[in-house]
Amino acid sequence: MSTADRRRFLRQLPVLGVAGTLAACGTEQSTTQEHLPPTTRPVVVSTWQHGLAANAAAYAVLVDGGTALDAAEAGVRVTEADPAVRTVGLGGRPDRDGIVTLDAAIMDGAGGCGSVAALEGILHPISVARRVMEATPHVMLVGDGAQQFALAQGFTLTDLLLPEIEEEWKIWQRDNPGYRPPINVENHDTIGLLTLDQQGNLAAACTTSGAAYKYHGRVGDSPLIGAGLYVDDEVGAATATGWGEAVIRACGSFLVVELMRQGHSPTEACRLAVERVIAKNPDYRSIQVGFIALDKLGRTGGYCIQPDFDYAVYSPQVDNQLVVPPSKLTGNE
Ligand code: SD4
Repeated sequence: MSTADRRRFLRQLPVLGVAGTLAACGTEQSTTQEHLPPTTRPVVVSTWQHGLAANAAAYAVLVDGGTALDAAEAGVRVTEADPAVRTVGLGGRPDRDGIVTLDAAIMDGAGGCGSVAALEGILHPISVARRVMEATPHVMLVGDGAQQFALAQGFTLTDLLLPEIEEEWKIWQRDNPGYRPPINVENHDTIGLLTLDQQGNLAAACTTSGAAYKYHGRVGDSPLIGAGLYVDDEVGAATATGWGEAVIRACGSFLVVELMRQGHSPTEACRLAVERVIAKNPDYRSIQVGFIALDKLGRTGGYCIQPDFDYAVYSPQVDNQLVVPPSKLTGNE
């Protein structure tokens, strides 16, 4: 979805932005939602507007007494199966060779984790990642090996490249004789989803078709534990969205969790992690990176480079609403 489309959509929704939060807090100094009293459990937070539908599925699992891990998986499966989402699973944009390759990771707060990268033809890579976590001694499987494992586990092959997306790709190929993948602020929209269950356990899931028209075999941040997501029940959870190479350089999600461990609030931890990303990526004005975080008290936060980012929060206090986080750039630079 383009920035213009997203803004149009946002105008139609009840948005809990910074301004709304300030009003709720009744203080001029507060700039983020985390200054609200700690929420009660459960809590779900996820990236972008497609997070709303994912949150609804995850929250239903949690209010039913389900685990944070089950909820995280159930939530992002909604996005993976949605053919209208161009950046995740079915309907995702292909690599520069016209092949849809998927990255996904899942993690619980005790250190359990599994991931798949460059996986082709499987509708729910997040569920394969979970099988890697629970049915193998490994953390990560990639490419053909990941697909072979998925088929052995009973997953079936699906054609993920929709005809209209194939047409788009052909036009891109025709218009880009240099054959270089675009690096720009629009080339993103992974779903990363964080959960806190009624027992106080945390989990995270992250799944994507990655950067559009990437090199075949390219792996982004999303399936890398510590980059695309990280969880520690003692502290909190974080996930990333945006230009994966920039997130990887800063080990972004691990950094956010470690900053919360040092006592920073979720939004401040995300802001400091974005500052680190900026320090490591001189091209930061032409890319987007955003983080969201959830601490063990149920406080949520986010921060990004470009102002076009939003995330969805669902808790007993926040009825599945989009939040527009603070950003490093205002969009006028
Ligand atoms: C990647 N981070 O593969 C992903 C892309 C994305 O929101 O869509 N992020 O780099």
